[in-house]
Amino acid sequence: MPGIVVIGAQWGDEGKGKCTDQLGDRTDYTVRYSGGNNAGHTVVVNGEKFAMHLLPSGVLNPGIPVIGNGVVIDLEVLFNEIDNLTARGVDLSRLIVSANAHIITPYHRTIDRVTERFLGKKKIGTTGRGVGPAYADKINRMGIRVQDLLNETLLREKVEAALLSKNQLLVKLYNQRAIDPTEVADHLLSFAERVRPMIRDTARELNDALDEGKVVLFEGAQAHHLDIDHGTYPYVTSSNPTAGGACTGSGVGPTRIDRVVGIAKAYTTRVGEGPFPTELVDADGERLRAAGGEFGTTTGRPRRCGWFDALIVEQSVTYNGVTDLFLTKLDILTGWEKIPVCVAYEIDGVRVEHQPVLVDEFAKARPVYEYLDGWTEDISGCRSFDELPATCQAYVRRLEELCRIRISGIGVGQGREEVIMLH
Ligand code: 2SA
Ligand code: GDP
Ligand code: MG
Repeated sequence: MPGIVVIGAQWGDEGKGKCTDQLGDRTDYTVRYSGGNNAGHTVVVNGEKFAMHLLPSGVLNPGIPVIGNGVVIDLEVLFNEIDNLTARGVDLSRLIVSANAHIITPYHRTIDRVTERFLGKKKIGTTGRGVGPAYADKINRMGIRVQDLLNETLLREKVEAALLSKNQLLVKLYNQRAIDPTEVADHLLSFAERVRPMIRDTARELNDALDEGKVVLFEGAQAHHLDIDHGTYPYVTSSNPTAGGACTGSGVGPTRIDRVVGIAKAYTTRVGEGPFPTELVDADGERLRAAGGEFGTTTGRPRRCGWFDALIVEQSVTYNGVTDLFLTKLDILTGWEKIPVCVAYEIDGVRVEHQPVLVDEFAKARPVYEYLDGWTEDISGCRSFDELPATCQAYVRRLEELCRIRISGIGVGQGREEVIMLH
């Protein structure tokens, strides 16, 4: 029975939060499976704005919110988020957290920031939340897991061991103060009693739920092109936000996934460094940023803006086995006489129809545009495809062709109800 994965098809901030929330009234569980509080997922309900960083966007729906094993958790952020949402009337008593999820400690945050500073012009443009260093420790088999909070002796030993090499690096290379392991362990242990009742074998619970015919929604964070394996490495996040990550990051097999919903903005944005062929570094880019409110949901950083790039979305559709595409923020494109869409790249004078795998080629890619007719009408009130202006319909249909996927939903505003469902 239904396992549904929602993924970002570009470089993030496509509107995954809104989509998850929308599907939420039909779901029994909503699961975060990758990333940490680098994410910023916005949902607007009756004009009230909620921004989730660590909790799944499904918390606003009656289903059970789950933080899966693939997530890295900053405990301070988790409880701040829980307290803030509870104060706003959201019931979080059903939240469950995987015993195997890893913890972002204060030293991971420090290392993230000093490394970025050290890299200077070569920085990644991380969110500075300690996500990369926490995943590095996980892969290096020196991470602290949620279940370690239940064993004080083990936790203290692990923190001490992890800081042995890190303090060398901090003091000798980065000219920082050494971090005291006792302070870190005390800080982490201060959350232990609050986390204890939430800790579960979430993989077992999700598999049982699927056996019973329940609907489980796996909410991706970041996006395909920020994936550690498939993204624009090294300008990526340190996890697998792609659809396969939903399996490894939650403990359900690929046979349990029925649908993969890709979310793509009607134009493109990116926050942080890295190649972006259709980026507009002129007044048009400013206009898109202003119209779309394109500022980081977590850090407030201005997002880089550009035209829709069909090659990057087509790759996401293909590599993730996307079954349905949701096109968001179509309303933001109102008012342009012509709307360029990237249909190919020119690399060293050669036309290329797929995103190249070699990063130096991708860095040189110049967009080949097709210019589609724009529209002037406000489309935010439209609730069916037929109500959209003809040129707007043609824009959607052309993107379907170029990305080789049917578009099943269209976002025409921030609000929960501002959507057109096609299938
Ligand atoms: P990190 O912090 O190690 O994951 O950063 C590595 C790269 O991943 C990008 N990244 C993101 N890109 C878009 N949106 C994200 N979430 C926030 C949002 C971002 C914000 O919703 O707006 O507020 O700045 C997100 N999280 C990570 C990051 O920019 C690096 O390129
Ligand atoms: P996420 O990280 O993919 O969940 O996306 P973010 O929440 O970081 O950024 C998407 C922004 O676009 C949020 O402010 C949403 O409220 C907003 N949004 C989502 N869908 C639409 C839409 O169809 N139209 C408009 N105007 N805004 C939208
Ligand atoms: Mg976001």
